[in-house]
Amino acid sequence: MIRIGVVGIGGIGQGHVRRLQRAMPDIARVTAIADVDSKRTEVLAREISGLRIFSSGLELIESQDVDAVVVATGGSTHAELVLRAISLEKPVFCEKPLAPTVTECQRILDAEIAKGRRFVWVGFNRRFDPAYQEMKKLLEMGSVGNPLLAHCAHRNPGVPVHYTGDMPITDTAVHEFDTLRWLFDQEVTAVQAFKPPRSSRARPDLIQDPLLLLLTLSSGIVADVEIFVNAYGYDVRCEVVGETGTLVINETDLVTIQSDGHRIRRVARGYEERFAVSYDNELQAWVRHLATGRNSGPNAWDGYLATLIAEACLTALRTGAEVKVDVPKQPPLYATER
Ligand code: ISE
Repeated sequence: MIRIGVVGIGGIGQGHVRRLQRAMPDIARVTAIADVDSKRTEVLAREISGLRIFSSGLELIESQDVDAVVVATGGSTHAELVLRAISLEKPVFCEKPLAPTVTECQRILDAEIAKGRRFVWVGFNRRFDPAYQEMKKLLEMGSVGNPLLAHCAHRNPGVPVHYTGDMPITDTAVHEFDTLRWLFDQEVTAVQAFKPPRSSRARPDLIQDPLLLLLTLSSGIVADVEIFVNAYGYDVRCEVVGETGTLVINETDLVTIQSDGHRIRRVARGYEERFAVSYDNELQAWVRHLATGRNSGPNAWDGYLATLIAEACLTALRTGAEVKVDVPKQPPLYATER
């Protein structure tokens, strides 16, 4: 039985504990949780018997009773926790972003390269969403001819108090950065950033909301990415434009209400509702990977590249100039399926 410890019992962390308990209970279970807020851990301890409670994530990771770790804390704490797991050679599922700065991500890459093994799986869940998986399959089948453009919108109904500063790019847009790399199997080579009028609902401490990014990929594909974190609901859209047609993800499978001469489609309330299946799928895939060592998912190199693109976008936003993304040579450790 693989004993999993989860650090960070906020929204996504709580969800991951519950998902992991039902994912593959004969292979792995959550046996320990940690959060600085004891009220959060107490809620789960009442719900799931036998959980060992820690107030420190590092202590949980160091425990002899924990074999694998989930890091679901805020991005600024990821690097320290992930590095500790690597030093103890414990597999770690790290929620995105791997870390909010390239420097921190590089430290994680260096640690894995020094060990000669990959321990990190990054929570880019869109790769496990059925709609995005179908979009990738149709692209690979050439269903719309050569892809030319992509239009993405990533809208949140609002953000929590700890969501500040440049997180629209380093915490939210990283989903699109990884998704576009994964969909097209290409790298982002240049970025531009634009500031539409600022929403009156955006807190003053946010760098910009909404914002528009323009990404160029290796083949010349141009993708526009709208990030709007104080919008009408949780609405994530992606349209790929090919030579012969387009592939569109823009509606969740929520029921349409038709009455009194109106047709009303509800919008998802949040990421848990829109991407619930993808979280189940990615955590099951991670557990299977823990059990077999095969089919690893988004790794530290993917996490590093998403943050590299994010930092280029921050420079573009600050300078108003197009910024080239100098992608370093991929370290051999990340070149093959391991
Ligand atoms: C959050 O961490 C997520 O991953 C959601 O998918 C994203 O929409 C939200 O903006 C992030 O803060």
